[in-house]
Amino acid sequence: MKYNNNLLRVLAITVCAASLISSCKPKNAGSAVDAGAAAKAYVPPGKYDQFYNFVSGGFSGQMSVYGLPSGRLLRVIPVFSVDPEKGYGYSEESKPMLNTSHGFVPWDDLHHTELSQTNGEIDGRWVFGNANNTPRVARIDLTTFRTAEIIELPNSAGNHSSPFITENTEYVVAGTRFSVPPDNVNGDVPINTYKQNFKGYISFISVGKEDGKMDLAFQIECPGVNFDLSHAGKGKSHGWFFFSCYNTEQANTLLEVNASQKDKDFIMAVNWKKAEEYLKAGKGRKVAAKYARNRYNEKSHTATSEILNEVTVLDAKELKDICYFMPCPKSPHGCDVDPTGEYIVGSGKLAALIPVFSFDKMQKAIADKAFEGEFEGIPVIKYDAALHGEVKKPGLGPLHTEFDGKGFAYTTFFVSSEVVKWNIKDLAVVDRVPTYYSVGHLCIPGGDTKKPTGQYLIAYNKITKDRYLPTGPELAQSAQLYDISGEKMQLILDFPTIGEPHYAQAAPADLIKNRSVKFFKIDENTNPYVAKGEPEAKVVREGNKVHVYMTSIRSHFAPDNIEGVKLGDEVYFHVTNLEQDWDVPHGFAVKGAANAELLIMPGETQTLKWVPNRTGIFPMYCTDFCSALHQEMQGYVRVSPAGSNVPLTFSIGTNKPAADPVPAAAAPAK
Ligand code: RUQ
Ligand code: CUA
Repeated sequence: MKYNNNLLRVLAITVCAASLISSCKPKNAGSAVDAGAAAKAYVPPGKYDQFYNFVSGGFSGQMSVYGLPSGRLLRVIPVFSVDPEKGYGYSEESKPMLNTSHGFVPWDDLHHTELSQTNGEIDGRWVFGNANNTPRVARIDLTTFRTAEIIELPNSAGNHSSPFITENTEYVVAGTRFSVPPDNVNGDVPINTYKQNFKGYISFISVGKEDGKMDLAFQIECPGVNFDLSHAGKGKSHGWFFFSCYNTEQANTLLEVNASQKDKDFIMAVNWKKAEEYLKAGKGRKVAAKYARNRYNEKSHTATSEILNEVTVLDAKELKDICYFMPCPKSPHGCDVDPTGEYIVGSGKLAALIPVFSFDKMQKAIADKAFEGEFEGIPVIKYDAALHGEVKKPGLGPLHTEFDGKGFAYTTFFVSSEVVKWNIKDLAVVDRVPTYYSVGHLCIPGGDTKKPTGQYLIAYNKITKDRYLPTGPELAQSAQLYDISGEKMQLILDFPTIGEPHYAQAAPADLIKNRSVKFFKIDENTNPYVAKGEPEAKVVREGNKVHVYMTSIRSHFAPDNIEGVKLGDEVYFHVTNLEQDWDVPHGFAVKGAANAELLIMPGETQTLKWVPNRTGIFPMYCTDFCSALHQEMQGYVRVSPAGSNVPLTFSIGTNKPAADPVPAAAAPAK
């Protein structure tokens, strides 16, 4: 009997959830952009864009960079996924970047981008990204647009509430989506012991003021729930962090039903300044953990990976005044803080309203102990005690909110496919525009900082059905650009994105473009296999390892004829690009290599490993069209049988065609 009732309830909820999850098409779907509006996104050929837009690549594991307002794709930065275009994850130098405690991991799922800040404003130094699957945080250096560092997070799984940042980049913070048994206990427990055994960890990664280097400063152990998103406090709320939590039901199966039971889940407020005090007072406990930290050195052009073994953990249950829960309807996703730091917006995916909390009221509620009880040992503040108010009937399926710095908030609605503009003070809805379709995140340049620019808004859509020419079963996701400088939002441009865009941020181009590195100085190259000029080019045998110290310059490699390689050898082509000029990369590829090409920037050395599996002549060539004689930029490697006595030789320009007849390659090689 009980079973039947439950089944009916499950079915009813499933049906209702299914209708919520599939999106509705806006009524005025086909509406086009008129020429006047489109002109606003027009950047004439040869002119620069006003903003760099850093867009997460979702399941591509990469981050793409667009110019705004044109929507031009400027670059794809490989972060958590190998990228054959750039040799990232394929060259010997870059492979350690993708090392983890699980070994080499060639892929991940990057959801959120976050630009570094100084005084609560974007400073244009670094952009951070999260790996969702094998929990990691990456730092990308915006002088080179390359991944400079990746740190793994222990005690975590599904690093979704990440990487959000404090107003002086003191910390990059990461909350685990999946709670799991911590790494230092036996995790071999029944899955349905979630309530007893599963914990949620919040990681605080410190960032070096000058060099940006990341360290796992501490973690806070919290009750087992799903942490979804977060944002730091700012201004008056600097020192606090806010996390949306769902699955406070602590379900371990069929979450679409079982984690949608309660009317309210939580936003967790974390007093990280207090946590720092406890840390100083020695209240943290050191626990064993195993996690990788990988750094790329721009002088040696080489990454190194180290495995770290310990992390300091603070217990939120014991240290009562670092974490507080605020009830938040219903399965909150986005958790966003307005530019003043006073208002905290929780977007409940299944809620018919948007709650806006007041930091001042929350502080008062804590001081007055206006609690409605505890959840797993953490005080729960009374909903009304911390609430500033609710935005009524805003739309269906709210996900994320950003701010324009003029007193308005903009929230995306996945189910009703729209962006809704509302007044932060009186909570009145003042405008709404359709998106095409099912918008997830949005970005206003500076929209989560103290100083939003308030000129453009970009919506990142999950579904583009009928917006682009069909390309088979899979269609590109899209970004849509709106002018929000006036009272009404106006759509001015659509552009496709790479992978699924989740969060994105944008920075004024002026903060970044003048600091962009144009090439690496060859004199400063400390790669152990560098050849700083053609006279240093050589081939050296060490047992079965053959090291080719090779140079490239328009339009030849040195050496370009190599003989004496034998089956069973491992050949390492260490290619140094000798150019000292902007925009002159050379590439390198050799036939049969089970590897990607190399793309070597001026002044840089990169290494391709090749293990030939047959005898013969193997051409190699430059893969990047570098000069009028690019097609001449080639060479040959001769591979002989294992026992052969062909001596190891290398040359360029001297080994001309023989004048006398030479033995033809008559007999098939063994
Ligand atoms: S998510 S579409 Cu940030 Cu991964 Cu909200
Ligand atoms: Cu070098 Cu083409």
